[in-house]
Amino acid sequence: MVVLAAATISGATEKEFVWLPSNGGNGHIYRFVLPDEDMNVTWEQAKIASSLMDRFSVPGHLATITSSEENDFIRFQTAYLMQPIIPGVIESDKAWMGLSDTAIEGQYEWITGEPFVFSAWFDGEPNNYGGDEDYVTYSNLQLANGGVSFGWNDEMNSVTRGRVGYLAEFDVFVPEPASSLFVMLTLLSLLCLTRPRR
Ligand SMILES: [Ca+2]
Ligand SMILES: [Ca+2]
Ligand SMILES: [Ca+2]
Repeated sequence: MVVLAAATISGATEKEFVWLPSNGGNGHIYRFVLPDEDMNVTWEQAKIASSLMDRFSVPGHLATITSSEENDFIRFQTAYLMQPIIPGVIESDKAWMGLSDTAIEGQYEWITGEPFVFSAWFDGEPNNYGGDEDYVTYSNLQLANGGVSFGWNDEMNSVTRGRVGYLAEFDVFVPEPASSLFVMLTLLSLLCLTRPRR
């Protein structure tokens, strides 16, 4: 299972991005992975694949979307990569996030233990369809008026409609590019100053 999950990382649509503090963010790194349809991952496989990656020695986890700001940012960064399953059909490709109600039905918990206070469910969700939906994806829905909605849905561990990928999050802190440059220039100038003169 681990091998399969790791194998899906290659040859997939992938995008890595940072939610910079200057953009109202937490400094975390995110990695969006959308495999080809025949390599779809289950939630459990996506959970393992996320934890096997690390950035700055910090292991990843399936993303936790704990505010409307984080939800909007992830939508902006990844929604355009998820295409309608069939043109004209309302569902799009999907991505797993780190949210489930496996412990107690209807009681959703983030994989990191962060408080579950924000949600962005599609209308009518979560519906625990068939009595067996305990894992959460985000995706796009095409609306009758031609618009596109972005939201969450509870699904079974294995989903077969369209492409199914995941979003990993790394709880590191990436500072501002400008301040990084400032630190680098300061270090360089110190090196120049301390270098013995001939
Ligand atoms: Ca998060
Ligand atoms: Ca459920
Ligand atoms: Ca559902």
